[in-house]
Order: sequence, then C-alpha cells, then structure tokens
Amino acid sequence: MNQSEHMVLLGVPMDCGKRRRGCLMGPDAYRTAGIAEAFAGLGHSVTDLGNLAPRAYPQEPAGDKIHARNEVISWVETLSDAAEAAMAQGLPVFMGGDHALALGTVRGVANYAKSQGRPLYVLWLDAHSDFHTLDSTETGNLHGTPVAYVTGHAGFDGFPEVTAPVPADNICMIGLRSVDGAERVALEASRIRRHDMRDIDEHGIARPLQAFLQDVAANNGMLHVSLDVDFLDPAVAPAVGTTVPGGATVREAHLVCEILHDSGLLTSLDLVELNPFLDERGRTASLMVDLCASALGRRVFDRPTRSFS
Ligand code: NNH
Ligand code: MN
Ligand code: MN
Ligand code: MN
Repeated sequence: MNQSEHMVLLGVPMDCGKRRRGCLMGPDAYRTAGIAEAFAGLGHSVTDLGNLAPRAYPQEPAGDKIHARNEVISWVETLSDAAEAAMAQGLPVFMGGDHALALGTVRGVANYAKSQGRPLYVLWLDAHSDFHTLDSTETGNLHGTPVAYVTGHAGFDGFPEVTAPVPADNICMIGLRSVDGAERVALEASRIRRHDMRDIDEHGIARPLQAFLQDVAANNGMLHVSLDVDFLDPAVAPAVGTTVPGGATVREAHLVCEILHDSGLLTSLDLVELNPFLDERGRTASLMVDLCASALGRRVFDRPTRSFS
C-alpha cells in the first residue's frame, strides 16, 4: 500500500514553552535535513507554507509563575487556525518548535475532525506525559501542559476555549519515563492509554501501538501523532533540552513509523522539541527526517497488506 498524500509543511519557530532556547531553529533544520525532498522522493506532493508567527500579544505580567503565558496564548490562536486550514489541504506536518505548539495544533486538528463528524485520536510519543495544568506545573513551562489542555481540563484561564476536547480514551502515550507526581495521579485517574519504557522492554513497542490503531480504524478516526525528540534515546538524538536516558532505539522508532504507514491512518504530525543548537552535525534532525520518511512509506521490502479494522 502506498497512497500518495499532499504533504503540507508548516514551520513553527516557537521557543517560549520552556526557558532553554534553540527550538526556534527547528523548522530550518528540518528543511536543511531534506524533509521536503524525502516526502517528494516517496511520491508525495509537498507544499511548504513557510514559518508561522504569533499575532501581537500583551506584555507578560511581572512575576507570573507561568512562563510566557501571553506569547503562548497568541501562538495557540495562530496555530489552531493554521492547523484547521491545513487539514483541509492535505496532511500537515508541524515542524517545531517546542511542544507547547501542540496546544494549538491539536486544538485546530480536533476542530477539523469535529467538522468532518469523525473522532480524533492522538498518539503521544514522548519521554514525558505533558499532562500538567497551569495549577499543577512545577516549572511553569507550558510545553509540559498540552495533553491536559486538549482533553479539556480546567485551569487554563485566558486560553482559548477547547471547543472539541479529545476524549481521554482516544489518547495513547508511548515512551514514558519522566512523569511528575501530579501528572501521575491525574493520569492514573484518567483513561489515557500509557505505555512506559518498561512496558516496551517487556512486550515490545508494536503490540500497544497496533491495539491502539485497531481502535482508530474501527471508529473511522483521524490520527494526530505528536513526536517529541526526547521519545528517542539521547544517545541517538542529542538535540533536545530535556534528555532522559533509556529512550526508544532507532529501530523501535522506525517500527512505530512503519506500522503507522501500513495503517494508512495518519492524518497530521507534530515534530517537536528539536533544538539544533544542541545537535551534533545534524544527526538528530536527519534521524527525525528519516522517521518521517518511514511514516510516509519508505521501506526496504513490501509487506503483505495488514488490515487494522
Ligand atoms: N514535566 C516537566 C515540566 O512540566 C517536563 C516537560 N518537558 C518536556 N516534555 N520536555 O515533553 O516542566
Ligand atoms: Mn513533550
Ligand atoms: Mn518530552
Ligand atoms: Mn513538571
């Protein structure tokens, strides 16, 4: 199976979801690593819409525990609209930028899915669960909050209302190995599917993913994948500010992407937290582009078609 897609690239040089700077260089690193050429080489058409920018926003209040609150709110508005519009054009790839961009991309994609009368599913590939609210965050960094926001949790005062909250049942996290206390309590009280690295060590990475994809297919869902660089082991992906040892191997990550391609279910993709300032000769950016290629059909040999419904 190799369906041809229209790939819509959007650069999101967002760097305010945490304090360590450098993610603003992410979009150009993906371009330099040849993301458009990789998609085109697989037979897809590609449009690069360039980089987005937040609209004007009020000055940040002094002493706010939340870092860059107004700037993030402004990005969320821009990104929501851009994501919703891009969904109508093809398969958007949001080239971040830090993970706070997912507050906007997932909100917009969810609005689009709702307009199509289809449920949205979200696959969260990350060392972290990013399930803090503005009340529970210890760091005040909004890149640690998108999953709580898009599932409609309270405590996001000042942020755009989440008009199409993603049901917890429709979210699957894989790769977890750094979950804060408050996040853990909230996750355990939720129906979010969560697979830590121990799960993957014991049972492999394919099984939980396939179970999730079965559900997406059975419900005619749309599928948004949010890929955080720190899902990968820092030994193979050093270009991220929040490295956590013991992450996914190169092959585990490719297998996830290959299975995603086989499923034919992927409808939008975030690439987040790449910090090119911390990279070694572009290897992390190149690995991320290779993973994108696997998710869009690069393979050594064809496999018998596998049905996910
Ligand atoms: N849980 C931490 C926080 O809330 C870290 C989040 N950092 C991430 N998330 N890189 O993926 O600040
Ligand atoms: Mn993250
Ligand atoms: Mn992370
Ligand atoms: Mn935290």
